[in-house]
Amino acid sequence: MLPKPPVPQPTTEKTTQLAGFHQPAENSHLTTDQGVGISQTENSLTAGVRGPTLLEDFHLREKIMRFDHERIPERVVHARGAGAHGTFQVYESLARYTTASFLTNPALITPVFVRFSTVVGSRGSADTVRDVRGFAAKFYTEAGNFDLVGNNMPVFFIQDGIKFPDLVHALKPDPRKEIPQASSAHDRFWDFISLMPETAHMVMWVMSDRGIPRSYRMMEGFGVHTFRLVNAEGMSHLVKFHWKPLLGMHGLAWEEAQQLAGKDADFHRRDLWDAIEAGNYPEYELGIQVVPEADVLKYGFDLLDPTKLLPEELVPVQRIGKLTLNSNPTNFFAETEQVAFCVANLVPGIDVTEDPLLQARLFSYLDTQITRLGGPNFAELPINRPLATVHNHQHDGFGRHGIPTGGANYHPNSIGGGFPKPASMADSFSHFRERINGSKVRERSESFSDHFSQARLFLDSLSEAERRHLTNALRFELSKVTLRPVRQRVVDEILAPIDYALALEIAEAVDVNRPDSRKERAKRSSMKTSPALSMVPIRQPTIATRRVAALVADGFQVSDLTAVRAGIEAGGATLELLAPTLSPITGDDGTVFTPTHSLQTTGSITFDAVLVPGGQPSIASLCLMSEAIRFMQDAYLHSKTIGLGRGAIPLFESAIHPTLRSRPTSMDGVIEATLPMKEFVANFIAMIAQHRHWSREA
Ligand code: HDE
Repeated sequence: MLPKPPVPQPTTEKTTQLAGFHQPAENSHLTTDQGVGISQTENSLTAGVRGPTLLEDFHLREKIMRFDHERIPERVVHARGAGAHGTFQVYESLARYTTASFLTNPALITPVFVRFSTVVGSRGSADTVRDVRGFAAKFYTEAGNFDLVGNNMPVFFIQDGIKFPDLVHALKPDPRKEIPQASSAHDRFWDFISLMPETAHMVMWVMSDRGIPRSYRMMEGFGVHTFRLVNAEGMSHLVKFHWKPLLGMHGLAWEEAQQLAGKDADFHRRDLWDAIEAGNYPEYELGIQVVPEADVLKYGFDLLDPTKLLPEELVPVQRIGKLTLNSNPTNFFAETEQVAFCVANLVPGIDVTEDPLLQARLFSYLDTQITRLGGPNFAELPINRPLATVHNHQHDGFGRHGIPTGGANYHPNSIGGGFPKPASMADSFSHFRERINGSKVRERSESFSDHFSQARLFLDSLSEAERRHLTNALRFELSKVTLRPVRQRVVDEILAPIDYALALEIAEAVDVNRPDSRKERAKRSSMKTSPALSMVPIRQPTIATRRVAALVADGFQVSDLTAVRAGIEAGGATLELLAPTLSPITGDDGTVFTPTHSLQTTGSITFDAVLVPGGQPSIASLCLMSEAIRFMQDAYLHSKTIGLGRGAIPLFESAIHPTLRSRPTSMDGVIEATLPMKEFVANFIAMIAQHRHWSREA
């Protein structure tokens, strides 16, 4: 791993070029799109106050026309997203691998725009559905735009882009009735999966806790494909890109994710926005796994196969630089919606490989914008415009923004002085000079044929709780599949070849025949587990940016709150007061507090942990409130840390059934203030840092 030099503070300034339109000046007045002043926009122009509207009302017609055309087609996949501006800075020069200046000059601060997304849902769908998350980054480098259009999972469902339309058609809602929204738990998706064994590995990832992240700020990102880094000597290395979140990785509980989809469909979008507004800038380190060209088949699989990952234990991830998201978009549509990522946006020093999924993407992203952004000039939109100067002979088309000067719009020319001239080799992109020799075929390489070993490796690398969650996710999804033969085929053709025990468990849960035990086909490699695949070891012992609720009513013990608040805030988390109503409440020492939320409008699902300060009158009132009882039950069932101040135990006991409380692990992550306060606070904080206490579920 490269040593990390001190990282300069990120700037909070957005480049003005990216910021787009500004707030109108204070003395500005209302005009038409032509700049003609408008004195009122309350009433249409009519013949008499109660008469018909006149066609001559150009202000009304323009206003309605603009409104009628406000929508553009949503993205065919990844329609729902949230974006943020930031900066990237490399720790030390990677000139030994690449000529890309943003990776070789540690003094350079490169502006970046990132868009996170779900894949399957429409633009208005919920954030917390089970799905892959997109993690797309546009680097506005001095040598042109570089887009790293990745996901939060390192592999993909299919090996060849020609299957992408089939995959997406199967995943999206039924074309007859547009049901279900933003869900893979249906017949058509699993029908496709059951017939496509190459999807086995990715299915394991989507069913894992990675499919329901706690926050965009707490998930990894991956370039998925193998790319190339090319240095000044023209020498290429194969590379896998990673994003490592500095807050660690955390998932939601499945029930919580489902509740959130109804109660706060904007959960992830809001979390990202609020964190940036609060100055809690999300940070990720860019990582690379570098492999010599000659080692493309060295690891027992083909590095060109996007359904395979390169275990970090075999080739460690070098953390090479840091991305800091430090500014929210100024306008959602102009930036987050109009941003056009493209896998073919490469800069000198970074190149693609022959991964057949990647090759199809090189075309698709450019093509899709023609429909989505209404023509070929989308690169001129402020959010897509490179910081590097653009000179070429492309011209005209819908939505041209720039006004080209001069008449020499062709090359070669003499009347324009021959400009723009071809760039020098040093300043231009050169495709890696790879020697290709082959016959035209429509065939899958034999080196892509093992679909199950890495799925097995993933499964075997999970913690007990993670495996339980994955099994439960499969039970949930397949229980929603109405066609028994499809359920049977998933068990027989996908699960049994990966892990017979898993297949058996699911077969019983979804009422299909036991699979044939000879079906297990996953090769056991010398590597039994890859610890980096589990989310557990990657957790950071921090509570930074977590949200802790304090349930209080009149007469609560103020000293409990004060002691915990100091510790929580020192750790970078927030403590928010939840009371029966929004009216002020009075603590046991007479201090008056204004609650942050009313218990009637919020629930445990939007918090990471709960504190119940003591105080007999407060606890007695909360015990009578169904919202407070429900809050405690959710916090308990979703394995969150629960801190009980002095005398607060009756609320816990009213909420949690004695049979739940009597299990050996039932009090994991539940802490009472029977200890001296200092110890209680320290232990409470340490428990929140663990994120969840999944052992309680067992
Ligand atoms: Fe995409 N994908 N994709 N994809 N993808 C799009 O581009 C496509 C794939 C990913 O926030 C579309 O502008 C094909 C893998 C992200 O704007 C479209 C194939 C990975 C985003 C498209 C793939 C991704 C997209 C839809 C198989 C992870 C959202 C709108 C050959 C490495 C970017 C658009 C954003 C978006 C095509 C497979 C990630 C249609 C044909 C693998 C993060 O062009």
